[in-house]
Parts: sequence; structure tokens; C-alpha cells
Amino acid sequence: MKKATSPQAAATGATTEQLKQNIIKHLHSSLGTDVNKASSQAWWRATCAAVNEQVFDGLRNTQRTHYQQDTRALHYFSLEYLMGRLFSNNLHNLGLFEQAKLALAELGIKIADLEDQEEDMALGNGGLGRLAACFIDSLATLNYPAVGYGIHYEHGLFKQSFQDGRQIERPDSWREYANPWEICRPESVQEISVYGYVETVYDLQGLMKKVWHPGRIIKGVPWDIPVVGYNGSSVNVLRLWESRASDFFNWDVFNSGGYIDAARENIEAETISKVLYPNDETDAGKELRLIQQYFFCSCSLKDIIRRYKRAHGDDWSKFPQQVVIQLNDTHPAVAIPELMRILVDRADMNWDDAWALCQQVFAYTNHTLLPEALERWPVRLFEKVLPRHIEIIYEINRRFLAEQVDVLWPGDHAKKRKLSIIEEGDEPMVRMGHLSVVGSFKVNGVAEIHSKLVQSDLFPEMVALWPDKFTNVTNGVTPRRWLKACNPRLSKLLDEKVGTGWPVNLKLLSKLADYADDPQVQDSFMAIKQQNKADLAKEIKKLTRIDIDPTAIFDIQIKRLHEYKRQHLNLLHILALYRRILQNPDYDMVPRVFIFGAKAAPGYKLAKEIIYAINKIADKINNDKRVKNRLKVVFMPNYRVTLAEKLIPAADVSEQISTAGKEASGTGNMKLALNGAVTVGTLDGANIEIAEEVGSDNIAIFGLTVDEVKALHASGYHSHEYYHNNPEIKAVLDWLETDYFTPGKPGELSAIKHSLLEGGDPYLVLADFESYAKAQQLIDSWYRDKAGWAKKAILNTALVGKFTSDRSIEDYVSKVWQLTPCKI
Ligand code: BZD
Repeated sequence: MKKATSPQAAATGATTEQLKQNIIKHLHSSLGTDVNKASSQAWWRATCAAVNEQVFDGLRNTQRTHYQQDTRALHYFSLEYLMGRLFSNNLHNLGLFEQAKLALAELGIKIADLEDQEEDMALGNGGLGRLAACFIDSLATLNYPAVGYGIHYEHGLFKQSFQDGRQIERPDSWREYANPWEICRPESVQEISVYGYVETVYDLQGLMKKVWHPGRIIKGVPWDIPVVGYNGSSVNVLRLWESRASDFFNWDVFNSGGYIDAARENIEAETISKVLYPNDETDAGKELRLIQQYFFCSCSLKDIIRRYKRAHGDDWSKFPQQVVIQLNDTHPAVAIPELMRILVDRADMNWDDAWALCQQVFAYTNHTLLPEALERWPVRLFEKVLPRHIEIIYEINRRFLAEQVDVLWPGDHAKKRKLSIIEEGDEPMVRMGHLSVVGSFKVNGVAEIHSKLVQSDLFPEMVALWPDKFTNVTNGVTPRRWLKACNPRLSKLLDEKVGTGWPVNLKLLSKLADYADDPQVQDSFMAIKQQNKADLAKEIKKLTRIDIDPTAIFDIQIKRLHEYKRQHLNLLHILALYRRILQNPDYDMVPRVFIFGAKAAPGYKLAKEIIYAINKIADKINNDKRVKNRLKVVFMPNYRVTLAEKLIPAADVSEQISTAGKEASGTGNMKLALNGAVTVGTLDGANIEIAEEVGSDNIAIFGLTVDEVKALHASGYHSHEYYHNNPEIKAVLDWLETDYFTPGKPGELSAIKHSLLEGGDPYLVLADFESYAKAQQLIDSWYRDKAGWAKKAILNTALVGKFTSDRSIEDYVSKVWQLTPCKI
């Protein structure tokens, strides 16, 4: 008998059937294979091609609508976009995931196997790059006209593996066999110049003009990646520039007989977009990095101006109405003098008008207070690479000091020295932060406390000059990727309990709080967590050969490896637990698995030593029978977006333990809480706002506050005192110097102890140890109460609706960008 079908089910059935036909069509016509012999790669590519039919429809519609309505648009300038995989994300956002799963199942293919065919698009280091990816998702979902601009790196962030516990880096080749989501746009190629010299000439009226004679010309080839908004909204574009040798320049050299030289120039030009710098939070200071920054800024500005001129010709008056550019940290700050150059040298605009225009176009987001991460470029290097731009920067600075600084603080030379865009010294430097503040109409930090510190500690005088320029936009994460797609079990429960609107209205999750005491909902919620943990345990076994107990507490710290993030604080506490177990075989603790995921910058020695120590200690603990499974330590290799998507749904405890004042915001903290993990955290970055939302019963806060950190440093911090006064600290640090964890090789793990004692413990690990251990004890006691824990976990998911990147984007729109949504 035929079953009655609802109209909805019938529509789903029709799409499923159509998808099936399209996949087969693409197997034949795009992949040149057929259902009987297609590899998983071929199935994946054919499915991508079928999905792209819809993606490109949306893209065309969006671009046509924006063009016809001549919309004001945001241009997000970022050196990094940490996109991860796009397959399931695009299917979810198009509302096609279930149908695709069914269509493939009917063809005998498991969708999960196809997902694994895709390499991560890892064009970023960490939080800053992932934030850019979340923001472009939200911009498309909220129908804001926006383009993301960046670099089409041939190699993204290195792949990490371990050899005898030490980090090994291998190149990442994410598009070795072509990436199905990107489209090359040869019709929109740009050319940019570097090196050379500047000539001063006078025109017929006797007016002085500067003419830059470049030493080299480089071609920028744009690759477009469609950014699919959720549920039938816009499809925006991420435009990434690839560098090539300019045809024009090559021919010149070629004709003068320099074929080999031409080939070398080719290679040099192509080097620009070859590789992502793997340093987070340190200034690379390398010539190639400056050229990367300039290359993508110049290409992007020319692209924006080309599009503007198509609608407005040479009338620049509407430019600030139509164009806003957000600088993702200072990395693209060279766009400011570049726009000045285009306006003054090329468009013959007078300086004042050009500067007024610039200051209406740029806005700057600061992501760090760490001194070593604040970008500064040697003036010498600027003169060599961008001789005209350094002149422009000098002029911006001269006017700024004369017209702003000297007016507010007449004759105050100390102020001038402090505020100057050029830092004096043996090696004069360009301060990119200063340049960004001076050239922008808004400056924001990324969490309340961080924005306050940007104003009080980093740019207090700039605040005095322009009090309204400074603002806060707390970070957020896209709930489409970080809940709906990565945690389908929890998503289904949420659909049932709060309705299906939550992916675009995350505050709806607060309805779940009504069920926090409901035993049935508690059971369902924790059963889901348990299933996710079982899945992760299998993955861990597959990747590391380590067996873990899926009923233990899963305690997760995932982020770049950095002293200020204090993975070594976590490690010292693990050592303390291990020691307690050895000293007291009956030591009573809820079994816990500590899971790490982190890449260290290849040149960051101590970070690599910390990885090594964690691996060595893990090895010992995991194989020690006396531990009786109370403790396991796992370091997952090659942490990246795709791994985060597997770890986050399975976390019970989220480690957010940076020294107060050091982590600008954090975004992993938001993802973990959203998926029902309880945070152990300091009052730093967005942890503070998470604590405000979830309440003090549902988060374990510990450690010194920002003010206490400052006071301790001011009064003189002596880490030795903590070492001598706390026997547990002393014992675990001394342990590191023995050969207990590295048989026959004493001292192999002593770098950590050394940095904490002789090194002065700059991030106050020892000062926070005791308080941290207490917070962990609290977690242990909370977890013993099953219903109590379930309630905390549920409330974490229910109460973090604030941290959707949709809210961040709406904040930027109202405080900075002033955009109007454009429905497609
Ligand atoms: O930016 C991070 C901060 O450390 C986090 O606190 C914050 O949540 C995120 C997003 O705002 N900063 C970075 O990730 N920085 C880098 O990756 C980086 C990359 C290159 C050069 C300097 C820093």
C-alpha cells in the first residue's frame, strides 16, 4: 500500500531525487567516471558539483541584486581565513544536508566518507582567522553586502605530527588536486608595484608631483569562494589573491635576452602567495610578509575602486557612502597609505580631501595587547619595498603631530615621541597600530575587558584626542558550524525543545533553561554528550592508539600553544594529580581524560618544549597500572577546524586559563560552552562575559584578576616564593628535572621549570596554581552529582546565545559599518 506523504516530505523527496540525478550527471560529465567505478574522491567532487549548481545560482542572484541596488558594502581585509571544510557547511546552509545524505545513501555512499575527502582550508593561524570565517558566514546569513579579501596561499598552516613526542611540521597542500569551491576570475586580474624609487617632478603649472618608478610589477589573480548564508539568504564572496609574474614585466626581460632572469622573476613573484606565516602573536618582521600585506591590500583596493567607478565614474564624493573597510588587526594597515597614494598621486585629489575620505572608510579591530605581537616595520625596509608609501606615512605623521598632538599638548615632546607613527631609535620603526588608529574612524577591541585595556593601556592619548573613536565589539561564533553541523544530536534535541529557529536567533536557546531541572531532558542531554564522547574515544583510538574511558570527564584544552594560554599550568596540575595518586593509591577522583590540541609556531622553542613534555608525561601516565584509569592524557596531533568539530561536542570541561589581561577574547570558550561544557577559567577576555551570562554556579572561575596581576607585577613577583612555599609545586617542578618521564635522559623536560623559576614566570603560572587546583577540585565534586552536572551543562548551552557571530555583526553594523541588509 502506498504511504500518504505530506507536501513537505514530497518536496524533500523531489529534491533528493534531483540531487541524485545531478550527482550521477556530474560523475559522468565532470568526472568522467560512473557509479560502478567512482572513487570516494570522485563521489565527493560530483556531489560538490551538484551542490555548486545551487551555490552559483545564489551567487549570481546576490551579485545582480547588489549591483542593481548599488548597495553600501563592507570590505573585510584579513590576512587570514580559517575556513575548515565547506562540504557539510554549504549543505547545511542550503538546507540540503538531509536530502544529500539520503540521496547518497540511495546510491550506496555514506556522506561521512565523502566529508573526509576534503582537506581543511587552513588559511589562518588561530582565533583571528577563524573569527574572519565566522564573520563572513554571519554577514551572508544576515544579508549584508560584504566581500572578504585575503590571500590565496598555496600552503596554509603547516600539518603537525609527532616524532618521539616532538612536533614535526609538514607543508599543507590543501588544493593539490584542485578545490571544488573556488572559481578563478581572470577577468578581474590586478597589477601592483613594489620596490623602485620616487621622482619629484613639476607639472606645467609648476605644481610638485611625486612619481613612483616601481622596480617590479606583480599580477594578482583573484579566486572567489562563494560564502553561502543560512537558509536561502545571500551568497557573498571571499576573494583571495594569488600572485603571479606580470606578463608585461616578463616580456621586457625576455626581449632583452634574459630568459632565465625572467623565469627567476616568475618564481619570486609567485613566492608572495606561496605560504602563510605560521606565527600567531609574534611579529614576523620579514620583507616577504610586508610584501604579502601590501600585495593583497593594493589588489583589493583596486578591485573596490574598479567596482565603484563602474557605477560612479570619477566622482569620488560617494565613495565613503558606498565603501567601508574593516582592518582585521594591523596586518592590512598599509591599505591606508595605499588609498592615499591612489587618491593623491593617481586621482589628483588634494591631500586634505583625500585624508578626509580615508578617515571615513577605514575601521580597525585590535586583537592583542602583547607587546611582541604589535606590528612594527623598520623604516629602512619600507623605504626599499614601498618608497612612496613611507613618504606618505611621514606626511600623515607630520600632520598628525602638528595638527592634533601639538594642539592638545603644546610643546610636549615626550607625548610626541610616544604618539609618533615613527618610533625613534637606532632602527626607526613604523608603528602599524598608531597608523591604524590615526587612519580609522573606529577602533574596537574584541571583548569588554580587552576594549577597556586597549583604551587604558595601549592608546590612552589617542582616546584623549578622539574619545568617540573607541568602542567594543565582543567576538562571537557561527552556531551553524559550531552547533548545528558539528553536533547533530544536540541540534535535534534543541529543535524539539526550543523550536528550529535557534540557528539564526541563538537567544532562543534560553528556553532550554526551563528544562534544566527536568530529569528527562537532563537524561537526553547527557545521553547525547555520552554518545559524542564515545565517538571521540573511537577517533582518539584511531589517531593516537590510546584507549580512553568514555565515561570519564573529558577535559579539553584546544588552542594555539602559547605561554600566556598556559597549557603548562594544566600540565603541572596533571602532574600534581598523578603524584597524589602515586602517594595515595586510593586517591579518590572522578576519572578524567585531559585532551590537548595545539600547534606551536615552528620557531617558538618553549612552546615546542611544552608539547614535548605533555607527550612524554602522557606516555608515562597512560601506561602506569597504578593509575587505574583515573587519569589519561591525550595530545591530538594536527589540531585544526575539522578536529575541533569532533572535540567540542564531546567536551565536559573547557580549559580557558590564560593569565588575566592576556587573552583578548577567546572564541573556543564560546564554542565549548555552547555545546554544554563547563568552563574552568580565569577572569580574562570573553570568559568574563560568559560568566555573566551563565552565572557563577555554572562556571569555575579561578586566579588573579587583571588588577591583581598588575599589582603583583608592580610589587615585584617572585616565582621562587611559590616554589619554596608550596610543596606540591616544588615536587612537580623538581620531577621535571629527573629522568622519570624520559628514562636515561634527565633534564629533557627542564625547560618548563627553568622558565618558571630563572625565567621569572612572566605569565604567573605558579601564582595561579593553587587557585587552579581548587577550581579543578570543585569540578570533580560538581561532576559527582549527576543531576547537578547535567543542569550546569544544560544551562551553559541555554545561556550563551549572546555569543553568536550574528550578534557581533549586528554590533559592528550599528556601531561601525552602518549597513542596510539587502534581501535577495
Ligand atoms: O584573536 C586572537 C586572540 O588571541 C584571541 O583572544 C581572539 O579571540 C581572536 C579573535 O579576536 N588572535 C590571533 O588569533 N592572532 C593571530 O592569529 C595572529 C596571526 C598573525 C599575526 C599575529 C597574530
